[in-house]
Amino acid sequence: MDFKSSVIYQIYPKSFCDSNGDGIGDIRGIIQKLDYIQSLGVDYIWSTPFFASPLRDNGYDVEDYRKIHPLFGTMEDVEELIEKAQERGMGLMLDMVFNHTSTRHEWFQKALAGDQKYMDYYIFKDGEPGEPPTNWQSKFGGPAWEYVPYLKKWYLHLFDVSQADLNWKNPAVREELKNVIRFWKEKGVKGFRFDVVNLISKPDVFEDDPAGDGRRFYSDGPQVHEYLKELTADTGIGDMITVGEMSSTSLEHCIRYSNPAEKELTMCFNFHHLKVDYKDGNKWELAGPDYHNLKTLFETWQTQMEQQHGWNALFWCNHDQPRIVSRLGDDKKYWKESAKMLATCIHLLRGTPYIYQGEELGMANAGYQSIDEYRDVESIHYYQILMQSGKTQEEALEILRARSRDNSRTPMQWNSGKYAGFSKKQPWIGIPGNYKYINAEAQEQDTDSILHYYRKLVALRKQYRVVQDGTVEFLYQEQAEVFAYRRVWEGQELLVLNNLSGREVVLQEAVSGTGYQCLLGNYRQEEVEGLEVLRPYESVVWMKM
Ligand code: TEU
Ligand code: CA
Repeated sequence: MDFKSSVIYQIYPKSFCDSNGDGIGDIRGIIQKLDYIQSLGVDYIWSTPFFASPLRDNGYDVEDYRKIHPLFGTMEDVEELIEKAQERGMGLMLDMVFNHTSTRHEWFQKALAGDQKYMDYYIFKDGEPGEPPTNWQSKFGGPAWEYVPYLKKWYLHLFDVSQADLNWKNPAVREELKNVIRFWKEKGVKGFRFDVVNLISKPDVFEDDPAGDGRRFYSDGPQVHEYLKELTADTGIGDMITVGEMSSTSLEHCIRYSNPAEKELTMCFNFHHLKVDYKDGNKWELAGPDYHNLKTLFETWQTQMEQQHGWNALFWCNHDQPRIVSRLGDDKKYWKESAKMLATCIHLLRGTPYIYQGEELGMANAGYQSIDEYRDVESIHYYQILMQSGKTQEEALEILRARSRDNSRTPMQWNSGKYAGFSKKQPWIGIPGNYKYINAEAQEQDTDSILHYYRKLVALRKQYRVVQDGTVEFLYQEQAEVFAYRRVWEGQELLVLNNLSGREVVLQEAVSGTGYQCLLGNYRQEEVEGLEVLRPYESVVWMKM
């Protein structure tokens, strides 16, 4: 495993490829597309959950960690996927949702039946109806506690009411989860992504949050590092690729999670850079992007991680985020330029880049016009909350069009044929009309496409040690829209200049092209004497050796 030279491709199976024509993507669909994935040059495939589940949260509500949901396929299909990916030099990473289980999980069902052993697997608190133990709020909206009248107890759910939080204080719970890892390791899985893993350690005392939703008490909680060290050591995954999804985390904690000396995880996802277009930190209030904040965040995380030996996961997109080209780019006039520019920004930084299915095609937000088109539990819940807070239907829909998780869950656009080549049947979620021109087949033909550009970026990481190991220095501090950095490793120097904005930008200090070779660009691909102006969303990648 070499995490420094690796690139990871993320798949949301429900929306990737439907092999049996029921309108839902499945594991055999992934197998069919392995050559395509390999053609990107990636090393690992991370699939979001396909385990047995009532699918209230599309599989993040796990009912059995060792069974495959029949909609997605069978255990034999997964084994074949592991094998065929391996034949193509790619490892499969699975998504371990260990902060909570579905309330349909056998453990929770036994707890509900009053079995003390299993009640201790979860976080139950005695109480009266109408008086939850704390005022904490669920991340999907509404209270984080649910009352079970006949037990006279409340249980904690930081997410949907059907996702009950596990009690990691209980060593029996930790053993159960280690066995899940061992099970998948034996099947030949090569890495793991751990869902909201910095939320697993809850405080000793549960108290009201006077000024927030409670996250201050359980994010990066008291025993989280201890638990991760134990999990990694006891399952022997220390030399596999592991990534923790960290919710409302801090740089200090992420350095500890990812510093190899700590033996916790290979790297972390954090979301600070994906909140620069939230108004006062609120996802459900629209605001334009704050480029200054964006640049400062990247600079701080990159330089601190480098100095203190942490490792970043580099990403713009996943199954919870709106599409980056619609969000920070321009999905109309400068669609191609801005998609390439955004990719350039992160792929040449210090860390491990992730490509989320369709990102490599510049897939855009869903553009749904009616609430009936949404499928996501969070979107549907927040639509109601927004309407109750006094927004009009049109205002609420406008917010969902920008912020809904369904923006990233539309079917993968394979070709311009019926249902975008995703399925033979009406898919479970609507396809944006732009699949006629945004699709894999069209971009395969066009050597100037976003798809080909991503392949080049991935290849650069493999080709040059400076991309893997170089130091990072951010440039043009005063110019917020210029996302530029220099990377140095032994005799190699890489210069990356990006214009985040849709306007021409005059560089405060011109760059001389002398001695530089042009490696890549979304406007010019040839050597120039110097550079004073960046065109709208322009990217320039230069190298000196
Ligand atoms: O997401 C964790 C999380 O807190 C956010 O990504 C959240 O979905 C959203 O941003 C809230 O506004 C992880 C999974 O990636 C997500 O799909 C699951 O729904 C969630 O955990 C619960 O398992
Ligand atoms: Ca199917």
